[in-house]
Amino acid sequence: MRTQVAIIGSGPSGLLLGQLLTNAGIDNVVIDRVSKDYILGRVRAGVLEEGMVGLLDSAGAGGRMHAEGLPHEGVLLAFDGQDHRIDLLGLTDKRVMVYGQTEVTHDLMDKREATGGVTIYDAGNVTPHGFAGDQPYVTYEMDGATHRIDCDFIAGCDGYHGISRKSVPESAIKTFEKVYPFGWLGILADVPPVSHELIYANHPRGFALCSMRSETRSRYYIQCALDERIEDWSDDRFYDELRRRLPSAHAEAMVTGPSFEKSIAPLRSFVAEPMRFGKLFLVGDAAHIVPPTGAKGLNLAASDVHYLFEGLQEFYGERSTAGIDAYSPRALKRVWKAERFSWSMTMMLHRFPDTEGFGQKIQEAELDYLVHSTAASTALAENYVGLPY
Ligand code: FAS
Ligand code: PHB
Repeated sequence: MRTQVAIIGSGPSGLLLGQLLTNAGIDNVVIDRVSKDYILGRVRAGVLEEGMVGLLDSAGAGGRMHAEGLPHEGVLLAFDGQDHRIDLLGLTDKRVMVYGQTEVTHDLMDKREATGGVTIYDAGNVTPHGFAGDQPYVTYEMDGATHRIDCDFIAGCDGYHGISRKSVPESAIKTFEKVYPFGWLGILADVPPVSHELIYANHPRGFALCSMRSETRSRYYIQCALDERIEDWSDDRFYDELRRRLPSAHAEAMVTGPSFEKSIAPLRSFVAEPMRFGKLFLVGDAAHIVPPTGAKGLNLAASDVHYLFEGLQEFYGERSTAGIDAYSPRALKRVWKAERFSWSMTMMLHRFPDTEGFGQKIQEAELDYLVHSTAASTALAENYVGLPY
């Protein structure tokens, strides 16, 4: 088989890039090691920046998002028993869209099928080859045979644990990492959200986040120790702990109900530099990870896709390599600003086991300054709604 762009990974990065390329008449194939249902069974992000919304519209996959998504104009910070609203729209003239990553992925899969895109699921031992030269190709195993896809470029959209970044010689890549000493225990439940806007709570017992997927489906998280086990957390125990971390008005108003998803996610900051190796480009989580406190993970994947798509469109349209040559430095500038924001939100809102009295007082002063300074609130708001591409 031959294509112009071979895309490893059928998550949001790979599907969004694939659809933009297809719409521009650039041939591409998406390969994933798991099934479509497995991908759709993963519960992840929930907040989309306007840039991501625009890209889904450009891909022709934004219809259901506009019909079912929830545009949000503000977000709440809760500490010392009180809520403090950050007026995103008033401070930035922008909103965010609350719409689950699972739905984004579903919409992109449907669009790809409707436009005849080739996607190979359950592919074994997917491996990128020859990307340092002029004849890159990808191999994979299926039905007892090894298959080969010759291409012009390979987009490594295969996430943090994928093969693409691991296929780059160690001498050619530099990584930066910070692992946080806690995780997020999250549940999904078909109960009305406790608040119509997201609540990020800083409490002596730990961080909590009240989010949602719709007006009837809630997504709740609490900070937990890394050695916590899901089987030790009944729904009742989870809700009791969540309510203890929220202002009393929210705790008393919370509607609880059986969870149908419960998981613990570790938190890390990670960046691999550069994001391009000859004919191989790293995109999204394959190149970087942020703690979800800033709701940036999925949105950074979108801006990577934007930069790479522009570069590939320029290459195939004008035979210019300027765009693809600029991909890595251009993407990394935005990546590092999102890494900074996600790190700062995580440091400000979580309780750290080793925080001495001084560290705690600094955190309290930062929160107090933030909610009483228009300049500080604006800085948070413009990062939360998404910095320009
Ligand atoms: P993905 O990881 O989504 O997709 C990669 C795809 O590549 C997968 O389908 C995988 O099967 C495939 N793949 C991997 N290795 C392969 C191989 N060797 N061969 C072929 N295919 C391969 N972000 C937020 O903004 N908010 C959140 O709350 C949030 N929560 C998260 C919770 C968890 C547990 C995780 C892991 C991430 C979370 N994220 C969150 C970040 C997440 O949303 C990512 O940013 C987003 O999935 C990035 O999309 P992709 O880059 O497409 O990577
Ligand atoms: C979510 O709804 O899953 C979500 C929302 C905001 C975040 C992280 C996760 O910062």
